[in-house]
Amino acid sequence: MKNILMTATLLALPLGLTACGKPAEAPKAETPTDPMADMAMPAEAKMAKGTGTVTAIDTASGKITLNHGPIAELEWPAMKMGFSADAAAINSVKLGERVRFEIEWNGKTGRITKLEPLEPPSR
Ligand SMILES: [Cu+2]
Repeated sequence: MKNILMTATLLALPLGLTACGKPAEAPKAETPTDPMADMAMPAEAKMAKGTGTVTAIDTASGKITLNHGPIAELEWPAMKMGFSADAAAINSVKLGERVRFEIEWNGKTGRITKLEPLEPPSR
């Protein structure tokens, strides 16, 4: 009985310390909106291209979500993420379709500059 209580206490202790440690690290990211940030690092848009699958389309807000493969230009691994895109680009593809795309990445967000189905349309 005593042993069980001791074990429970020992197990609980590290968990408690971990929980306390997290808030203490918070101040690191205290200034997310530093006005100097944009000046120090002018937004130089990078162009990149890749392929992926359309996982979500939001025509109203001009967004498209792609499950894309690795993108060498940006040193990105494969991931799922959203991009802004104009209506013409969004309307040129379908949900679940494999696509080829080009984006302009400003360091924070990506904008689709070219989007087309990977496979030619069947006829
Ligand atoms: Cu990505």
